[in-house]
Amino acid sequence: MMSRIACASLRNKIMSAEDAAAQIASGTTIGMSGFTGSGYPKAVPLALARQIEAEHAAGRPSKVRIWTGASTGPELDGALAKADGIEFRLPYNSDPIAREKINAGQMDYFDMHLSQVAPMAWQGFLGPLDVAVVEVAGIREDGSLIPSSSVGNNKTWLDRAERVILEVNSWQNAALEGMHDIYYGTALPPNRVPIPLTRADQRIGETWFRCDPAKIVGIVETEAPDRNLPFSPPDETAHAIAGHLLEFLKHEVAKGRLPASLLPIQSGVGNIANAVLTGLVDSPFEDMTAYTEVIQDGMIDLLDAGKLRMASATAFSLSPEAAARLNADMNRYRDRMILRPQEISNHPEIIRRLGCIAMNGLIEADIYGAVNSTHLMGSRIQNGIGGSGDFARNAYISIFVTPSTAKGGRISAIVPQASHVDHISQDVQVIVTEQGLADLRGLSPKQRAAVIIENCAHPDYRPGLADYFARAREGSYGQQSPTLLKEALSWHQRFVETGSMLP
Ligand code: 0RQ
Repeated sequence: MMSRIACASLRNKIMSAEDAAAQIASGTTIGMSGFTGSGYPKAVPLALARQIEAEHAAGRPSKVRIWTGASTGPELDGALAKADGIEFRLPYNSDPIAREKINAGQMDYFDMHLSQVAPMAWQGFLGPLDVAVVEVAGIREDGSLIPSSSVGNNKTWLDRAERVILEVNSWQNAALEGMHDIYYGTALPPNRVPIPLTRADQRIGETWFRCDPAKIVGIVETEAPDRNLPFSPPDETAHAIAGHLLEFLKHEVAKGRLPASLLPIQSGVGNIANAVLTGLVDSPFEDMTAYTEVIQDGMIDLLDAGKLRMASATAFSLSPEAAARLNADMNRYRDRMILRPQEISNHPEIIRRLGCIAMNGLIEADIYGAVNSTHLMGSRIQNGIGGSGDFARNAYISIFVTPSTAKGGRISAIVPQASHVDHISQDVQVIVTEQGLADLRGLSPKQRAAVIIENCAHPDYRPGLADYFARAREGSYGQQSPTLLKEALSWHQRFVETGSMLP
């Protein structure tokens, strides 16, 4: 393995993952790199999990507090959760073992807005940060750090942590150098100034991280791939959703409400969001840009098809096949992609200025268009709000996409009342299912309900929703957003009791 550590004075800090992990005691708060399965440390967390397991075996309690960019990989969240080693974690998690521990009440979790993590850390709202464990693609001669496949909150962790452990991963493509844009101009109120970013393809920072060498207490060399999970291939439902959305976007262009190259697109995590991107390959839109949080397979397809001019994000979230494609041709892709800190990729000021078209997945929407992105049956976390709130609130058009049912038709994604609300109806302008599209802009709650039930609900559930709405219009306490309080969550209760929302 060729060393990626060009800074001679730092080479004496190279050590094993075990020795690095030994510097992390129980009770430590750790800022880990990593965002949607890319750029997370792969050796130190595993060694830490083994260390915690050994402590537990010896009858000593041992847990740490973890801050990340967003979801990581099995070697981090998975291994530490399995070892019962995480006391508290923020923000977005999608690891199945961590999810299980959270839902069993054995792990505290705060799924905060991704744009707010770094500012809140700086504001001191989250408490002190003891150690940063950050994966990089290399260390330059002057000691500055070459970011890897995600940027996330790394700049903030490196600046805020008392001590720094680096993982230098030579699996990461050396040609990543130059792709990143690390902006050091953020400040706290009252000294905050506008962020000088007015186009998605603009660079406003440096291509590396600064790091005080005196804080570095360990460097571990690795050569391990990112998580890179495959996406499900788009099925009929995904194609239908993409089709409705494309018709809508074409209509908006025809009406003069969107330019022919659209506005910068944001696409959320998950299979459906990825399928929508793939659908754009066959669209008439040219010269598109993306100002988003993650670059998924669909974005690479759009770049390859010549439809997308450039993509700005904070991380990759790719299948193994797409990661191989990217790595084989990184020199070419590098000039058409920019990875930024998540406080910039998800910054409300910039999303509003650029006028992003936000497209995110959902768990359920109610007949008034309030959206639940996170909780099953009001209480069980699926993943987290991630960046969906940053984009939905501030987008030019905020679109949510979902199949009309889940779990083989036993759950309706359109319900009388959302069992948990992440996005209030004011932040939800368009809902798309395979059944159709509800354009909710400018509609009152009662008008919204009629369109959502008619256009988006599955035929198995449409009569039940129409019946509920009609009776609510008779028997509700008020008539602005008619609700039958005793019945509003009865579909969820029925699912919990019988395994189906169907009567
Ligand atoms: O679970 O895999 O166990 O079957 O949720 O659902 O239909 O494959 O959809 O992959 O697009 O994910 C909202 C979860 C959708 C995602 C969500 C179950 C379903 C399945 C996945 P199984 P699908 P997707 C910025 C944007 C929040 C964060 C966000 C998400 C699994 O989009 O996490 O938007 N969003 N970030 O069965 C019970 C329901 C359900 C349900 C779906 N109503 N009831 N289960 N599921 N609906 C990017 C970042 O923030 C990083």
